[in-house]
Amino acid sequence: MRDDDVAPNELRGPALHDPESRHAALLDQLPGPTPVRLIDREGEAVEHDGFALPDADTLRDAYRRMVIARRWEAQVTALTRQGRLATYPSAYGQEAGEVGSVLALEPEDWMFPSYRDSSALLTRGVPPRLLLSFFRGDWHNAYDPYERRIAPQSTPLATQALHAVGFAHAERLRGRGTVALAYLGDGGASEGDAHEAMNFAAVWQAPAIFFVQNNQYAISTPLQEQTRSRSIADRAAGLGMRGVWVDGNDVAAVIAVLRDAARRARAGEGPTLVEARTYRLESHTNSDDPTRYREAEEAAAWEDYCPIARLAAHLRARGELDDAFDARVAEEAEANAAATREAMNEQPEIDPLELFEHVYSTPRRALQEQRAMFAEELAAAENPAENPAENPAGDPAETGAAERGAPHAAEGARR
Ligand SMILES: Cc1ncc(C[n+]2csc(CCOP(=O)(O)OP(=O)(O)O)c2C)c(N)n1
Ligand SMILES: [Mg+2]
Repeated sequence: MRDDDVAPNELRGPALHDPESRHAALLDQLPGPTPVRLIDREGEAVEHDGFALPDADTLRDAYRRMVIARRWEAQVTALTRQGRLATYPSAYGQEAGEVGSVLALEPEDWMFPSYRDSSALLTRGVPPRLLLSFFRGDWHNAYDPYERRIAPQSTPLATQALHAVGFAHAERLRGRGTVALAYLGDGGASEGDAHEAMNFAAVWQAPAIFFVQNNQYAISTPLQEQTRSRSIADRAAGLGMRGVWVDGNDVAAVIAVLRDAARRARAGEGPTLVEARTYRLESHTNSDDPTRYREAEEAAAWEDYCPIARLAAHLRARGELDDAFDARVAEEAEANAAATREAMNEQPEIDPLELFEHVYSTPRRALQEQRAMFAEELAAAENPAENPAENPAGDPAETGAAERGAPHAAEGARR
């Protein structure tokens, strides 16, 4: 087709300039017929066009960090059951994505994680005490985002993708070589925010990576109720960017694919959407009961795809992992779990009035009023005897409590 075969008003979009080469580029942006895999389930190295196995030191480091992450996930879930944490979304079984993504980035790159990516934060060095403060109910982000270049963990789905794109674009305008990696789930990838973020990343050629850990479920909604497409990564081509799918339980492949995406982003070749196929072995959070929406056999079948066992088999066969190394790693994982327990056994000191801090840079009347009301409730809760509503001798008509219904202060005092 020549350009003059097309009506002038159809020539406006960039896609119609040189449509044949654009068509070839489109095919190039589509993920291949199978997900990228560099180590199979038995631990054998396998070839995949365009991606090389990371070196032995990187793989040993990945193994060590995955073992630490798995022990951590089990420990935090146990602490949640003991009531030490309000909630925790476990990434047990997703260690290849959590660890591989961090190892693929340079220290100057930024991470924009979701609530499920605590193991990734741990891998980048956030201390357990600060990391878990959020899941204990502290409304402020306890770790300093600038220190390790990690944005706060996002609970509203996919909002972090928008932040990552804006950030990546700004860094590029400043002439810096920073890459921003947004962590998403399969469910989060269905959000309008995810589509908007990806579209603008492609339009601006922002140095961003969208790392979708497709763990097959968005709480109780299975993947087939989210999409009819073969792969979430197929969407990338429709937006004019590269899409790659990868075996999300093969840490070697995750590292290779994300390093390649980061290299391209840094070189000005634009964003990449990477879908990592994995499985959420545990419940969504401690308040979820997966037996109500999936068979136990399904999760059991995924145990065979364990990312740690696979890498261990590979490294052992190559003589890169022996019992002594394994014992050292297990010891380190235990020490980290013990430090986490210790940190969570301390009572946090949180001033409830902090809730009103850092909301606006200039005080707002409505918020000031709420703050004063809350301060009064707290004071009343501390000294119930001074509160007439709580004083049985007090006349309700006189205190006005009868008209007000359940008085705030009394409610607060009872909690
Ligand atoms: C905007 C928004 N809508 C709904 C929710 C409630 N919600 C929390 S987690 C979740 C499922 C997300 O699934 P997925 O993106 O696959 O991530 P996963 O939990 O599997 O890691 C939903 C719907 C939310 N947090 N934010
Ligand atoms: Mg999911």
